[in-house]
Amino acid sequence: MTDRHHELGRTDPEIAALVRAEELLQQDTLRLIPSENYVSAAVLAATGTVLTNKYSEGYPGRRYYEGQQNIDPIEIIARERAQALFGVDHANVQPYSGSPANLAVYLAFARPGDTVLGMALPMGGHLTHGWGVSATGTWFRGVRYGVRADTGRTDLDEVRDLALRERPRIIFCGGTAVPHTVDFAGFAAIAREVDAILVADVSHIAGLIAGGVHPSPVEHVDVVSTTTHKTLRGPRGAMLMCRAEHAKAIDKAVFPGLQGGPHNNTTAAIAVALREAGTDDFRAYARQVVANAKRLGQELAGRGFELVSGGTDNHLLLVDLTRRGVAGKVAAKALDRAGIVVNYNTVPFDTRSPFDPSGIRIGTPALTSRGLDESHMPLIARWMDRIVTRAAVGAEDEIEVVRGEVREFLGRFPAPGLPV
Ligand code: DSN
Repeated sequence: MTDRHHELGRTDPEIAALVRAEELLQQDTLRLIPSENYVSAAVLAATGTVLTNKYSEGYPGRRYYEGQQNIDPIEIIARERAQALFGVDHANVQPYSGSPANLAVYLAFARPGDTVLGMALPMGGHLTHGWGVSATGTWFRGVRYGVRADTGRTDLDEVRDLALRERPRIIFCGGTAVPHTVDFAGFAAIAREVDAILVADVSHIAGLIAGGVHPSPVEHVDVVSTTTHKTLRGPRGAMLMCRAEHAKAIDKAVFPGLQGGPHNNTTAAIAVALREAGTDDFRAYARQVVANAKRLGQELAGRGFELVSGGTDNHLLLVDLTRRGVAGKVAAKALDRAGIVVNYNTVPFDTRSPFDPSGIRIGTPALTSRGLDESHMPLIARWMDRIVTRAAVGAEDEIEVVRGEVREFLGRFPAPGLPV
């Protein structure tokens, strides 16, 4: 037990016990949620520092508070590492997370009532790409593209037709359940034609881009928006990156437009994560994430699971369970009890509700951080098959058996950042 664990236990045993329980859960479950990961012990250490004690409204050299002798260099280092890693002119590392980052983009480039074109949420987009229940779909006029029923992929001809008809001020590409490569150049040609600001939301794939296994949007788009805690394996936070011409507008929108003081402990942890992401080890990690996802997809398909768009080019798989005769939520809950954590998810053209959809979404970033490789994917597919097959007939007999096997197996793969 670390000193900090000890101190937490002394002050607040109730919260300490729940944190400890979460550590155990993260150690002995197979975490397949594609937006989750394990940060390194170094990132975790930076997150839990005295930097959380500071207020630093403004930007390095232009703060509204004194006492920034150490904070300014930390933020400058974080910015410079992001610029170098992604090859951008400018990076703002202050957004609290992905949704505020995207909202800052609206504030920078649009006015309420302007039109935004983004991927529909049930097709794989994100709430903040103009979906109705989000502020971005309430204060702005959201129009949506989707994917083709026959390919599961976005049809850029359809996007172009929509853009020409609706004349959006902002176009978002990227999403949260997109298992294939985004054609940034294709989107850029459309955005140029209608004079729209093009934003690539690469939250899910930022680590794959940094690791060189997904094309970069940088030369094609106006703004790159990303969270820092998914494949990038940093703390919960976000960044906005852009060409020099947009730097002022982006910075002004984040602060003072939308936020107050940056979370300096997060900024430091982002800097650490960006340093880690520039290493050969990280590039090998990114390659392995994709190799694992492809292999897991093949194994699942071989067991009769239907993969939206036929497979994956990246870290995630969207699985339509309709033909397996079980709803996504039922399957996800059974898998969770067996120690395999996924999220239920709509599939394109889902006939069921978003609260009880037809699919599940799975991904390989977290398990790859523990050192699992392709050779382990058949076992995972076999476990999933056993649980889903039994869940389809309302049987629970395999759950405890698989739970034990998962726990025993993962004992050989300590998770980064967790106490052994
Ligand atoms: N909640 C994130 C995800 O799971 O993809 C997106 O914001």
